[in-house]
Amino acid sequence: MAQTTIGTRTRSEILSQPRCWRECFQALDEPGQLQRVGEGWSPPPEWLFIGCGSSYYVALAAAASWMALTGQLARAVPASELLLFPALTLHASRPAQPVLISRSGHTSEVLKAAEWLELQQNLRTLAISCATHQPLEEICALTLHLLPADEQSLVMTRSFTSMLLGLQALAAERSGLRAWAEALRQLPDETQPWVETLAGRLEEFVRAREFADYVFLGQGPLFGIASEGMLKVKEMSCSYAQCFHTLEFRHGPKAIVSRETLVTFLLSESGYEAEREVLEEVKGLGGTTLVVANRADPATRRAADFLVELNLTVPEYARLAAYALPVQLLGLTTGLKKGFDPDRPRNLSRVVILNNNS
Ligand code: F1P
Repeated sequence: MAQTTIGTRTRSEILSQPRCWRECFQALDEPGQLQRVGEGWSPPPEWLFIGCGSSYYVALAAAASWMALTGQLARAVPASELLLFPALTLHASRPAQPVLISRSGHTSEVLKAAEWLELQQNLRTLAISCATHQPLEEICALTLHLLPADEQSLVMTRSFTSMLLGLQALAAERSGLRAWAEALRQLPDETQPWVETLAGRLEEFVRAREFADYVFLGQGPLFGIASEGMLKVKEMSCSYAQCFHTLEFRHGPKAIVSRETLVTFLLSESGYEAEREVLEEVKGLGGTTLVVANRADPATRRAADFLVELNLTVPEYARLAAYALPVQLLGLTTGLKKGFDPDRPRNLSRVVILNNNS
């Protein structure tokens, strides 16, 4: 296969995200789309976001956003946890509104979870997916479709960010946050100008260095994005990668820091100072640092070997999807550098289908 075609599908899907997000907002803004949620049933005051793989990491970021935007309790669980330890996830005294997240709508664990919730727990379930005519929408009471976000690639990139944006748009709709909802819809225009340049800069940075370990750090809503960063580097480059809450990195994991350790910091606005102190500490230990921040002060600039300054005007929680772009591109460029084809990750299938008795 000619060298030039390797990873091109994933690369174009990553770079297509601002355009794709616009199309997804248009689909969501069709009259009644978001307003349908809860029509004919009144969702309990607590929400439970459920998914597998990247879709579980969407759930983590969506649950954090949901609490911040609606003030309602929200949690995220892998579908397997609901199936294997239901008592640890759902409790009769605390009814929750289940939201099932699945790009394909075919993942066995998510289908089993939906059936269990609908048929045995008699709960009305909401699903969000990038595909239609799939079994999940047959089971769930209502499905939000983000068809423009579906992708050819096995790894989730624009489907990840678009489903997160879709759930954030729903949270804003349900809590009447009009200005916030409008700001969220500014994100495509504010990211479009730099995404292509960032890809080139990251390729150069990765080409010039060798890393043995990859660490992703994020607090609050950014922990879900840090988790996705870890998964993208694993899926696309078969590298050893981990993620932690930023300040947790001090409590032992920093033992692994060396020049061959690339530590990616997703710096939040709310925890900026405290998170920057960890950055300076890791730099002091000789680690190589990649920093993503909305705005960086001189101290952060000094401690960053590679800096992505997003410069977004939208509110903090509306920036989450933009934080995913650099970590997706890091996975892609690292995979290409190591001679892998990110369009065909080793050992993986696009959908995890289990036979009935497993
Ligand atoms: C979930 C998922 C993907 C992963 C791989 C296998 O799929 O775990 O996150 O990258 O493609 O499937 P879905 O339920 O969101 O379709």
